[in-house]
Amino acid sequence: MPETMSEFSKRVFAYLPSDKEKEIQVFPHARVDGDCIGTAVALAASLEKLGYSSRVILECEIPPRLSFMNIPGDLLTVVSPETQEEIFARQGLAFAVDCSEGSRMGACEALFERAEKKVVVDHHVSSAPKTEYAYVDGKSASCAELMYEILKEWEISSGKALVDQKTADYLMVGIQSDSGKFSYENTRASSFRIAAELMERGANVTDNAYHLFDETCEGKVRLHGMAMAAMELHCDGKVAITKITLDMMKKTNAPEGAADGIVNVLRDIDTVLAAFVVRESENGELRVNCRTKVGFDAADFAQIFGGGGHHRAAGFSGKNTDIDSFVKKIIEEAASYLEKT
Ligand SMILES: [Mn+2]
Repeated sequence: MPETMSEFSKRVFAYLPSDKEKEIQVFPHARVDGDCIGTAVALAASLEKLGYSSRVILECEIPPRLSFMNIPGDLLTVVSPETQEEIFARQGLAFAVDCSEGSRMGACEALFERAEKKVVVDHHVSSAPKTEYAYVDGKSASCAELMYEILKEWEISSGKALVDQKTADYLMVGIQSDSGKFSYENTRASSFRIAAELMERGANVTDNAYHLFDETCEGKVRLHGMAMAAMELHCDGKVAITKITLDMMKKTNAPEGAADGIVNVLRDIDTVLAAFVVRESENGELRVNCRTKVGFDAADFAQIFGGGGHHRAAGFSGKNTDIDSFVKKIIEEAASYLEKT
């Protein structure tokens, strides 16, 4: 019989270091997202309420797009080569969330791997934790949902209220992020049940959704406008393609990452099976993002150009060619790919 979440939570509770001077260090994955950060901070804040000293260990500062979460700075520690040993000396337990191996933690890898006591809570199918204190549920839409179940158990074990309004909000950010506002295929009935309980505890949904999915800036909107205007449709409307030049980035004053999302809009056109955004980069390379619908395998197609990815989302790049020739080449290959399939 696999261990239930309740049993696991109790086992971990008993495993927490008896020396409360030692720090419980929480490790999210590198290139943090709303789920790993929301889960990590909810855990660290709860451990503090239980009388432990706890910090979320990061390889770099929280990115500006997640600054709306207003995470108290004293719950976070950014690792540097100079401070690494001091941080390790304080470590009483290493708790990985939304990932299970040091290799996913960037610059924090060694701090986690060297830990004597390790706990893992993750929802990635490929997860391969090397500790008997691990709970992995690949069917959970977010890691935040698993953490909420754990914290509820700990509320019973400790008799303390742990999930206050702030913590409920951190967890809600995690669920909203990873379930795509409760719309991705991973969304389960239990995601809604947990979200309902978090709302009852004061979590916000509207502001989170705005900051996570809708908030934009002038440069990004102008860049999207230019890219949409430059869009071409080919193969009876089945292929949509557009380009983003360095000149466009400059003219619109668009920030890094501003091109994200354009390819999804193109793919969502009713006639389109495959959408491509071809982007110039500073080093002269051309980067292509591809999104597709059933009937056009993105990973398969990307392989033609030496790239790869998933069935519906893939990427590849081009070197030693100008952007217009590369766009032409992609259209030709897409046309022959459609003929073959
Ligand atoms: Mn996640």
